[in-house]
Amino acid sequence: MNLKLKATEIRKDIITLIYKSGTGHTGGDLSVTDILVDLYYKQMHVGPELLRDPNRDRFILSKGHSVEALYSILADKGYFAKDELVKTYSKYGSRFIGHPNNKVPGVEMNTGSLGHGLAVGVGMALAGRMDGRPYRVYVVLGDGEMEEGSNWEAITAGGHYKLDNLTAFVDRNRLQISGTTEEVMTQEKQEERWAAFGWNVLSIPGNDMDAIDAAVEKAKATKGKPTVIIANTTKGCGISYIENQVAWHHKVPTDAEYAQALQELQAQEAQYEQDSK
Ligand SMILES: Cc1ncc(C[n+]2csc(CCOP(=O)(O)OP(=O)(O)O)c2C)c(N)n1
Repeated sequence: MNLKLKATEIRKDIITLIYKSGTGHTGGDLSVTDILVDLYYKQMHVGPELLRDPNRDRFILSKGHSVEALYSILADKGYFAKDELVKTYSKYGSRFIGHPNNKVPGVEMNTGSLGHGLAVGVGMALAGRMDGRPYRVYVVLGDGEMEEGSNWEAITAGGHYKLDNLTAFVDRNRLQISGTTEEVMTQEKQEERWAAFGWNVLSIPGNDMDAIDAAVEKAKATKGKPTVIIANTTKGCGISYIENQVAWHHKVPTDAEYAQALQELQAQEAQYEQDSK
């Protein structure tokens, strides 16, 4: 599969979902899309037919506000109908509330309150080892989310138990809800911090599909330590007027903005199709 093309298709689904439902965390969805596409379409042993398979890989979107990206992928993979998602997302009575909810097939953990996903991921990884299961656990965190102290307890435990079946991503887009991460609470030395807690640390361009995939392969081959992939991303990646704009943390496109977004993404698709010939 052409993963770059798939990521562009998913970005179209995300912006359409947000436009039609009138709500969404646009910037954070677009920054994390490439990571999710590599995991769901290449790396993870998951799928709607494996929902009850005890050996399925486990995925936790700890930065749960990026749910529009996760749900667009789960719909595309056939966990549920895209039509139901688009028509009911964030509406009263819908199972598709504005953050991941484990009543939705494919969602392993309710998230949205930041700072809880990694601790649960550590528990899942430890349980997998104790049960002799081959599954791997992937947790995606935001860089603003790293301000939550609970993450550092989970990082301590992950290092202590040498959980080499656990991989964390930090979506390092340098923006959070109200400004840059550096203005709100400094995030410099992210790499050194994780390393000090006994983690294998990889730092990559986080919207580069080949770099993401190579990093996941390295994480799988690393023994005796969990791995964190610091993914240096662009918030809003793929749509010019959303990129690096703090105001687009939670914002809905106008009719004209939506049309422009589709135009830009279609141009990228045409380019990827051309490149693959
Ligand atoms: C415990 C908690 N506090 C506050 C919020 C509100 N909130 C939602 S998203 C967000 C910013 C998160 O920033 P970051 O983790 O960098 O996410 P990204 O920029 O990638 O979207 C905040 C503060 C929350 N969801 N949970």
